[in-house]
Amino acid sequence: MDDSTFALSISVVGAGIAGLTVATALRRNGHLVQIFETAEVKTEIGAAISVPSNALRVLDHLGVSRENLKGVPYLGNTLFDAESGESTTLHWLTPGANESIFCHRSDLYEELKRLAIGEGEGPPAKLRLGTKVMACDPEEGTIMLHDGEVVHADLVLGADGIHSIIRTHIIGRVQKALDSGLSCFRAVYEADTRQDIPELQWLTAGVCGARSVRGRGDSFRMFFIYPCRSGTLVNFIGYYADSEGAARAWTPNASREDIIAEFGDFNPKFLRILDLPIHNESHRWKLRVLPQLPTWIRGRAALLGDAAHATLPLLGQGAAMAIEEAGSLGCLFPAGTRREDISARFEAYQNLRKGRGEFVETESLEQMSNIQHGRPAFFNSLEMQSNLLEYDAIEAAHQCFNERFGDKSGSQY
Ligand SMILES: Cc1cc2nc3c(=O)[nH]c(=O)nc-3n(C[C@H](O)[C@H](O)[C@H](O)COP(=O)(O)OP(=O)(O)OC[C@H]3O[C@@H](n4cnc5c(N)ncnc54)[C@H](O)[C@@H]3O)c2cc1C
Ligand SMILES: *[C@@H]1O[C@H](CO)[C@@H](O)[C@H](O)[C@H]1NC(C)=O
Ligand SMILES: *[C@@H]1O[C@H](CO)[C@@H](O)[C@H](O)[C@H]1NC(C)=O
Ligand SMILES: CC(=O)N[C@H]1CO[C@H](CO)[C@@H](O)[C@@H]1O
Repeated sequence: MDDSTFALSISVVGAGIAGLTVATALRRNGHLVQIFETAEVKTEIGAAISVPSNALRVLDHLGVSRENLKGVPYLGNTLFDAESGESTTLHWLTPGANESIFCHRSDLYEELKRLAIGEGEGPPAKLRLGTKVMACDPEEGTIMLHDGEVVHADLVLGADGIHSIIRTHIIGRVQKALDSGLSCFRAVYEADTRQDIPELQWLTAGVCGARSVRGRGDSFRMFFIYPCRSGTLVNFIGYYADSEGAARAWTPNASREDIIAEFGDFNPKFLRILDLPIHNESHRWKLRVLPQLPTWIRGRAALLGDAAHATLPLLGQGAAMAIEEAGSLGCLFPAGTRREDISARFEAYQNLRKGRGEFVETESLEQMSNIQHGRPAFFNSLEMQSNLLEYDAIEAAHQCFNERFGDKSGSQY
């Protein structure tokens, strides 16, 4: 067989940001990708996301259309004291960081879906909605679907999120994500009337970027606000320490009163944001954190995204890590990869990526106490910004590939 045209069959479990990105990276190499997704109609939740420069670098490599993302530049953060209203503006400390943007999740999602299953390089991935995966045999490369169908493939990629079933089969036991003690409200508001409310001047004046409003007191409370969809929408997150414990999951349709109940002592000018017309229903969201795993790989199966490292969103790097991991897998499984290469490629993947994913996991937790105790946090740290935002995951994976496999296979990418 001509090595360079041999294609692997690949089952991707989960059609979130991780699943669609890895499907894109692998179809471009000519592999035959099927994506299995529980939801009948899969959309991202109606909220926004920051796409930091390190993630955007990978998306560019995968052919993303910037226009379709409708991104807003993310050039820094203005921090406010919730009581006094005093502010400090922090610009990025590292030049590449200025490439970061904010997107509505559904804009990012639709673009990734187009790249995964639309026309383009390599065979389009096949998206099977309404198809829940019930079990996996990592050594055999099989998954079992809800209707009993067994699908065999050369690779199984677990991109099935925080409650991953593939994770259970890779590590050999159930590892639940744990209560972080933090919850948040998430809402998206229409931006067009924002200029008409003089008290909301803090939202638009100054740096094009994020606004953090930090509450005083012992328990962690913070608004994190930024524009998206070409500036027509405003994304709101209100973090608060939640004493209600693990009992609560996420709840739809949180009301203005629910939000006021947690943040009522904030300066009224900050609360005026809740008076903007709501674009979509708001949610209350319990934040959970996954303990570090003994391994991300076993046999023909591997994990990526939240399935491997769900954490607090305080660095805005969760989806970015999923995107980096997807890009890396694309580099490590070029066209012509043979079945007998799989285990060495997965070893390389784990070697390259697990430490970085776990770094983000741990540092995201650290952020909470740093912010709360007034210690330098992400926005003050050149080292963290360089490490996270200047990283080139594609370059790193190419280098890893060359060092380990370059000479033997002579593969090109
Ligand atoms: C409030 C908040 C703000 C955030 N902000 C940012 C940010 O600014 N920047 C950033 O980079 N990250 C951010 N994150 C993190 C980011 O949202 C997640 O890391 C990312 O969405 C994870 O994507 P995923 O594809 O790994 O998982 P998911 O999005 O959870 O996707 C998993 C998919 O798998 C499917 N699935 C699950 N089980 C099965 C099964 N058995 N069979 C078939 N399908 C299955 C699910 O239905 C789902 O569609 C934030 C998170 C939160 C909560
Ligand atoms: C980022 O961009 C802003 C304005 O566009 C500029 O003032 C700033 O110097 C840039 N930051 C870095 C680190 O290059
Ligand atoms: C959301 O809440 C509003 C009022 O609080 C109610 O009118 C509306 O029906 C609710 N929507 C959903 C989907 O529950
Ligand atoms: C209240 C509201 O606008 N709900 C919409 C939120 O967004 C979803 C799709 O993302 C719509 O289906 C809802 O109608």
